[in-house]
Amino acid sequence: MPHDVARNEVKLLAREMGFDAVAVASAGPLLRGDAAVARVRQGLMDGLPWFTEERARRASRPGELLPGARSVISVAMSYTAPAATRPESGLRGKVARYARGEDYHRVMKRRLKSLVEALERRAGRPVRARIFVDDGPMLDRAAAEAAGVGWFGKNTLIVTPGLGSWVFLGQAVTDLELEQDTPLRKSCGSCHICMDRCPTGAIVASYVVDNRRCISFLTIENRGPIPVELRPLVGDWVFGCDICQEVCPVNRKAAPTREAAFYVRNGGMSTLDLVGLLDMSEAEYQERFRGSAIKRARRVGLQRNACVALGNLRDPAAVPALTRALQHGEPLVRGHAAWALGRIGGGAARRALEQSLVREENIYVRQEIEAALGESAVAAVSSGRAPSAQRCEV
Ligand code: B12
Repeated sequence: MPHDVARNEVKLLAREMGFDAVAVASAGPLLRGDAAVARVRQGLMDGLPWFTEERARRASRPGELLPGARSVISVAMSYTAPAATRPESGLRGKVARYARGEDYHRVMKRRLKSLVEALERRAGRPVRARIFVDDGPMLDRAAAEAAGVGWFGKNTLIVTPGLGSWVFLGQAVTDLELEQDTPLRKSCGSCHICMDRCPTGAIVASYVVDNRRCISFLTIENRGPIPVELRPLVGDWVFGCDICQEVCPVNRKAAPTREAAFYVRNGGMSTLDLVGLLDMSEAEYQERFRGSAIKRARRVGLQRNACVALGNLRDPAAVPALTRALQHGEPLVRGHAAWALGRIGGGAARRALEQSLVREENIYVRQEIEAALGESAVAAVSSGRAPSAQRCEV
């Protein structure tokens, strides 16, 4: 069958649109479909109720997502950029690199749409297409692997030649007849540093991430409490996590992005002021994170994360803000503020916990406060300070 557009032309156009890598796969079933279904069955995607077995099955069959689908144009865009140059003072939490600039969904979708329109002009006929960037039923990584955009790293991320895994992925499923590329013959070899260095042990085997342990899940998608045993391991990440990418030897040689939209936004987003976050109103939050992927965590989620990061930084300067957070409207934030005060310890933290126990009515928060008072006694003893007051019984 003749090709609608030459493959080289597709690649040239995609590069003109700002994509760093582009390759074409067939619209046939993806190689990794069964693995995705198995992950869901094994409970490894628990915590993401929308990621069902049925979704995984559909996502691995691009041909069924569009009537007459013939090809998948798979693209990647690099996002890694130098950290903010402005000195960032105060108690700060780290933001994963992918969320430091403009929201990539918007940037990439606009461009994929323009790419399809340009291809339509070249093909000289209407083109049917469905665009996916991190949304809808599509296994972005399995499609990128099939097209040869990159290879699967053991941390399950797609690693591309030259840009490492610091890339966003997107696909256009189209009814265009295009010459296809083949998967790359590359792998991580014997390296498993990403598995060894994940603080929560979330990469439970090569190519297997346990969603429930991944700091990215815990700080972004998770709407409930962060499990107590994992909180100390989250460190000072306040949104997402990059550890399994930062330690990857291939990534160390990756070139920075040429896309200005992914550079750190005005006001500095490579880290966030944790005390500022705790005190932020909904209106301020909407304003500050407009057009940023950080909005995904929601204000309450970010405030919960800020408490955990402050608890891990263990700086007594955070005690007044955490004390205010004990009066937050959301039990989730109050509970994590209590945990953080327990970790920091000291007389002021202890007094704040005791006072809040007197008025707190929410059972979950009360449990957090009681546990924190136990913790705070330990913190006081281990730092040589005596607990300031007797435990308040209610
Ligand atoms: C849900 C999701 C998450 C969840 C769950 C992660 C997970 N285990 O899937 C959470 C919130 C934790 C998450 C975190 C992150 N995510 Co995410 N996420 C997604 C999303 C929406 C779906 C992923 C998915 O389909 N999972 C299904 C499971 C079953 O996939 P899997 O466990 O990886 O299984 C595959 C492989 O293991 C492989 N496989 C299985 N067996 C074998 C055997 C061999 C030999 C080989 C080679 C491969 C292989 O095949 C399986 C099926 O594809 C995609 C976008 C999309 N629509 O695809 C983005 C996506 C994967 N995320 C992305 C990013 C950037 C991240 C973070 C880096 C963000 C951050 N800095 O905090 C972290 C990285 C964490 C990690 N190491 O995975 C990018 C990844 C880009 C890239 N270069 O690969 C994507 C593709 C979004 C995008 N369009 O750019 N994410």
